[in-house]
Amino acid sequence: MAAAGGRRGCRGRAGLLLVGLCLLLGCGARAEQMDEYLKREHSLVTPYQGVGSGSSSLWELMGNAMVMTQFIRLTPDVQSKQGAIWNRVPCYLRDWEMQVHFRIHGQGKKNLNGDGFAVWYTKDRMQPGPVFGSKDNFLGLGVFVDTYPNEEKQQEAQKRRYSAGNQRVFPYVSAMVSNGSLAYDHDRDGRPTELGGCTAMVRNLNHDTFLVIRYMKRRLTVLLDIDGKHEWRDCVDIPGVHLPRGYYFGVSSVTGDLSDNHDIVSLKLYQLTVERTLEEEKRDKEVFLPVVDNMKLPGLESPMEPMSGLALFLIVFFSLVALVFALVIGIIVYNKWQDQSRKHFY
Ligand SMILES: [Ca+2]
Repeated sequence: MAAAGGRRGCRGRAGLLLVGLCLLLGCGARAEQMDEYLKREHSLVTPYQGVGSGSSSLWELMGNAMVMTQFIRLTPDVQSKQGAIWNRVPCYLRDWEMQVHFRIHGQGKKNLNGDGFAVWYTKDRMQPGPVFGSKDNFLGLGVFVDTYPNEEKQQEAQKRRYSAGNQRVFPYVSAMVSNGSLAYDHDRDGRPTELGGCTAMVRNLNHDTFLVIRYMKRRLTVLLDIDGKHEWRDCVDIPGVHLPRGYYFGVSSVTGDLSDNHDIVSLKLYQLTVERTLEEEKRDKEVFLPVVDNMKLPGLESPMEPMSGLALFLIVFFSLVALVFALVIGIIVYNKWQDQSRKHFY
């Protein structure tokens, strides 16, 4: 609680600074009013009284997830486990912020651990599957804290490597929005469908680690506080994200050949109250399917590696050979046809 209070204080100071700056610059009209309220029905805090299978419980456990005194253990540091916890109450808020206080720790050495966990805001709940223990082709938002570089390990085995600009260093946090048609590519750590992401050294730390998903005025931001400095660091920032209301919050995790303890200390959902202009009201109208404006998924478009000079040369060379071949055949056929039509004429 104290850490969270401190961190909220940090943001409060930044907000004051912003307002001050705005007053100085004469942009008072644009200084945004933002109030926030903790919504108990979508939050999960010690002593986890609302967790259980009864119909009055707010949160439901799945798989190997277990309630401990200080945290919810989604998976233990044991192979082939899968656990989740899902909110029973659909969220009808327009603007919200989910604060996730988590811990990932285990015996495995670096890159000999896995697989991480996912935070969900989706239409379906309590559906086991291959995406960090939850179903694929989901409708909604998934934020993944991926601790094992599947793609990189495969590339290493094939002695290939991304260029420095495209290399992702793990653990890696990324966000994905799907309308049910997109699948998460586990072997490529979700690269083809990633909206944005960042490296996050979140494992085996002695200080508290937090992740925030903020959804405000159709802007999706993911912020991290993982360095023990009580400071938020930007990770993902995507405008034009349209998520329907009435979806469910959940957290899920999975272990495979490699494992870790994946613990959730708390989930705190804040309602954000923001003022909208008429134009913004129009833009932010209700949607019934998740959609992202101008969605460019770099992983779907660009090839794995840029074409090498040799490959380009070979393609041009063989294209020319084929062209010459086609010309020669054409000339032969034409001559034959002319001979025949001459014979026919005489
Ligand atoms: Ca992975």
